[in-house]
Amino acid sequence: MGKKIITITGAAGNIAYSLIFRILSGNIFPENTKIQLNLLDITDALPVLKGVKYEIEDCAFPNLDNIIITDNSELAFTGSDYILLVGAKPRSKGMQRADLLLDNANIFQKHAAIINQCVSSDAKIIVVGNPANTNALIVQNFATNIPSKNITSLMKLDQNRAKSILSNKLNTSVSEISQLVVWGNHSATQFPDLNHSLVSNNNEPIKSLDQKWIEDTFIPRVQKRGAEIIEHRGKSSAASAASAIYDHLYILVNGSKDWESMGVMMKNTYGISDEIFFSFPLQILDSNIGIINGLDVSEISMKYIKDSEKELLMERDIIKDILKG
Ligand code: NAX
Repeated sequence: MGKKIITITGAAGNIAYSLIFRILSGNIFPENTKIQLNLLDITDALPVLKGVKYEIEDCAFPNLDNIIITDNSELAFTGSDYILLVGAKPRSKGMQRADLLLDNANIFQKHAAIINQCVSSDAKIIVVGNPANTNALIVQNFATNIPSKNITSLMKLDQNRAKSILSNKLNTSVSEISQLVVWGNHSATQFPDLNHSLVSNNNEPIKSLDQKWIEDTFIPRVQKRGAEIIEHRGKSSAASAASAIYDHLYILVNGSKDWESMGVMMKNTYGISDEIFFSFPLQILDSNIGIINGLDVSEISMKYIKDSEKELLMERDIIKDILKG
């Protein structure tokens, strides 16, 4: 019987409240694997975290080994197999994006420095807290004992959104759609790419789509889906984000037959900087992540992709002093 330790930061927050229960009721690991949860949040959130712990216990999950709730990062990260970096400051009213970047950069820098001291180099780190791709860059910069290939940022929510919007349009099931990937940043510059997508292994339904619908409706709707959710719910995506984190973790453990999207820092044939975390079409087999290189990318697609790279390079510029340590 195996055991896995999963650390979740921001564990008293909205996403974690769905994520924890999804992980414990899911089937990421082989049967009989026990899960230890290390739940980290700030000191002020500890009373909430205690309530979350009681609720987890009340579910009587048979695969739960132990729960640690803490505001001590070292305790939370020590020995962890999977670290889900969800905790971050939300953007407050009137706050500039650059200020949010810098505030959250400090959180990720501190967590990365501790991870570097007390986590094995085999551990996998998933960065969720925004700006996720740039926070992943900070983690990579300060957790030098963890190979870059073990650090990824969440783009699965964007990919899932793209699949569901397309499946509604084509009146088909998401399970029929494959090879739909999202390039770039987790932001409004991301590029959901239908050019290689298939429906039931056939590209005809995609080819028959009106280009105007793709450019004027599909792409902007995926790019701004987060804002659309906030407009209706009054709060940012939480359950769908948790579900996407679950999918991301599942794929890292079990691989995927489909093309996937994650923020990675890797050499590629598309002329994108390998000094930023960028979402590419990926093949993930037996926990090995590889970019699907050499795809035909049209001039129009490349413009979207380069715009997203430009945004990520600008985000990197804002935190360049922090990166120097
Ligand atoms: P919440 O504000 O509900 O929760 C954040 C939690 O993080 C809070 O409990 C807070 O106390 C905690 N926290 C703050 N500083 C911390 C620190 N230094 N150590 C540990 N915990 C700390 O936000 P929630 O809705 O859960 O979203 C979390 C993050 O995910 C946000 O940054 C959000 O923007 C980001 N998202 C990223 C997505 C992605 O696809 N990459 C999609 C969903 C989500 O928007």
